[in-house]
Amino acid sequence: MKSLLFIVVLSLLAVGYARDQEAELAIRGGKKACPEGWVENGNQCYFILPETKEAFVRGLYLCNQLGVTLPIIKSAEENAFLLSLMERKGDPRLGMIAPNGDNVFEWLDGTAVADTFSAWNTGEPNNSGGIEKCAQLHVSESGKGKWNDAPCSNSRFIVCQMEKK
Ligand SMILES: *[C@@H]1O[C@H](CO)[C@@H](O)[C@H](O)[C@H]1NC(C)=O
Ligand SMILES: [Ca+2]
Repeated sequence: MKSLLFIVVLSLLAVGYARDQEAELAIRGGKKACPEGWVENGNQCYFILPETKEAFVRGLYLCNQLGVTLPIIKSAEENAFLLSLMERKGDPRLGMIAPNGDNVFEWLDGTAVADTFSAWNTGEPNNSGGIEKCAQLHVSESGKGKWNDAPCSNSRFIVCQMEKK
């Protein structure tokens, strides 16, 4: 029931945002910006979903409800920013998958992780047990700031990301 209410609230936010977008752009004189309540970094906007940890599919669904996606990290600077955002909260889910379970990861925008920036922890991705097709950013302990592949069914904090509009 609580999660249903949550989805309804998110949907209303998304609808409201779409409607206001044109008016906002006019007010800003065409200058790109993040919606109210989102955190800005470079040309990206981030939104931390409150308190819930979710499996990959559900996390992606929740971000998609807002018309956006899970974090796609293309630089050390973006990686450091996501770390700073979640450092005292917990590991966020990353917007990448290894569809074939072979340690070959791609971002949700279709680009190969190996072709851009990557920050795998030592020995990762290791597809441990042959079931690690998703990944998270470590925000504490030895692997801080580094990525680990893990099962998509694991619950992680959900941060949504969009480009400034
Ligand atoms: C492989 O990754 C898992 C976490 O996904 C970790 O617990 C395990 O220690 C790793 N194994 C090696 C050999 O690095
Ligand atoms: Ca792993």
